[in-house]
Amino acid sequence: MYPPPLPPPPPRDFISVTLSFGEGYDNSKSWRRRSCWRKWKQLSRLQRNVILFLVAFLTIYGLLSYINSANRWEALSVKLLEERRTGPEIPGLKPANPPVLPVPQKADANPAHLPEILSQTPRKHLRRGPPSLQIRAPNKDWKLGWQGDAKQETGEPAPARQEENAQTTVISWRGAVIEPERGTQLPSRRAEASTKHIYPEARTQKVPEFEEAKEWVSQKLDFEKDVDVNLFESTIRILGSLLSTYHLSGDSLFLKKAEDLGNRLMPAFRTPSKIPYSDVNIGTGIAHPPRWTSDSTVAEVTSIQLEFRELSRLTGVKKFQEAVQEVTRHVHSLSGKKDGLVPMFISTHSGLFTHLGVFTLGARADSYYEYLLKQWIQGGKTETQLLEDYMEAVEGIKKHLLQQSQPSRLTFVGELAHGQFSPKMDHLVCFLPGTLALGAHHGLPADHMELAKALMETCYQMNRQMETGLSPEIVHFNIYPQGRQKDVEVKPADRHNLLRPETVESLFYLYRLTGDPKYQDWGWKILQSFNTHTRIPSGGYSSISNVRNPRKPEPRDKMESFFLGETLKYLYLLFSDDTEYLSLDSFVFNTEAHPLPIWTQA
Ligand code: DMJ
Repeated sequence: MYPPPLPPPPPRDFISVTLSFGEGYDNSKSWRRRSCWRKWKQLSRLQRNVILFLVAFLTIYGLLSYINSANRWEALSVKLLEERRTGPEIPGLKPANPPVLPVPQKADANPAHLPEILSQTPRKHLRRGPPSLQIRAPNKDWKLGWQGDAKQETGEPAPARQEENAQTTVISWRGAVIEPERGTQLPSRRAEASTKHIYPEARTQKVPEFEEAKEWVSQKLDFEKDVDVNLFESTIRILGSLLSTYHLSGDSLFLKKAEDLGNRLMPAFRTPSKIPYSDVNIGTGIAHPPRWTSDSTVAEVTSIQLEFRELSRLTGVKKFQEAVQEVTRHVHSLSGKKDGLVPMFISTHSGLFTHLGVFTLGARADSYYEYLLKQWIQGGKTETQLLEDYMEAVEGIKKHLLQQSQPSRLTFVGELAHGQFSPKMDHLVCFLPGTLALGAHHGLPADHMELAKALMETCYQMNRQMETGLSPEIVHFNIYPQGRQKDVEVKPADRHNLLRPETVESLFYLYRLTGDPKYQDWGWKILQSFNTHTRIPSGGYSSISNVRNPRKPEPRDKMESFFLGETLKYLYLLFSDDTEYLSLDSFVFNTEAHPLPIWTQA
């Protein structure tokens, strides 16, 4: 028996049959190209899009990996070279070298020689709105302790820089006459000893919450971690708070932790230009820029100075201060500014500004201006270059960025891009009224205070004119006197509120320095709005996505640490009538609201 005949095999050349359209196969290059093209055309749109996406993704990924590994390799080589030269850094408290900066002393409480200040003295008044808070300075006697202690510090040799500074007696800047502090003195011992009498009561009182937090810092806060951190954020939030807590508690635990962290952040400064990278691994010591650029943000590299300078002053280790002062010096001399206004980016390779021609007081530039003034105050008003840069910038703001909205004529700070004015203002800019008021308090022209008041009103309106009573992240002002337009417009993408502090921060300064109770009332309204729209019943607060919809503000389940560190702290201070509590003549608040002492006023 023969098996039945097999069915004929299925045709295998169906692709060429179905795609041939009558053209002959000749295996030539042009035929193969045409054939591939036809196969491509045969694919569905989705298939083609997926393939295109994959090709684009792999190309970009390959390019980025290449750039990233080149950067890391460069950073590693610089670190190795550096270590070969100087030996590795040893974390931990260093022996007390002669401190490089003056010991903090109670600032001159008598502002008689600063005429502008007199008009800023808070008035006594009956407070409306907010409830009474029992906030008092830990012990009024602390001032004596500080001054008495400072007297023991006299007679020490001052380093050259301090001597230079002491020569300057009067700084005059377009009508402002500012008498700097004189006779900067150096401590003969470590700063820990020199500050031990600042807050005698606070240092002996045992507050359970503080003891618990201290225990956590002592046992759990460990920086020996293989993790990338942002230099700026770690400095203003963690280093700033450790230094501040050291001053307020007198416990050296916090200074030791601060120095450990400071040492771990230092590799960020090992760049060709000495402009620090944005990120550093605090475990491996390898620093790098963000993945997409070798640039750093101008506000970030110029807003770490208060903290690093203070760390040097306290430990006597100069490298912290030297690293950040080098950045200040460098940025001071750079071209690309416009009447004191700075661009937003700076190259860590060349040290030059990049993305020239765009100027804002908002994100990426904001705290550059804040730290010019605050460093000048921190150093006892002796570093004239900082003051000059600040004063020039305020003039630049007035000339290029200041306009009034319609119809209510709110004064606001816009942006400039290649000569084109944009009426866009970030909520971040609302730090400015407070900074201007602080400058006026420290002797700068009275019109700074007038501008501060006008901008404060605007920032308040950015909150009040929203349906939730809370400001969006960004607003656009109407500048055309037409129709029934409102002053403040908000784009859908900008409707979120991240619980930011800037408005209430400025309200604190304005209230402290003018005594006008309306600022407390405004702050109280904002606090009520936070409570109504951002408070979570089970505990805590949350950023929201839509400040225009009180029925559905869309909580994001995220509370930034600056809500506790800044927003609530400034509200707390705003509602206190004790102007001696963390006095603005004795302390300067870093950009994360951590108070650091003003060094000296003789
Ligand atoms: C804070 O972390 C700092 O004030 C920083 O300078 C910019 N603003 C945020 C909070 O909004």
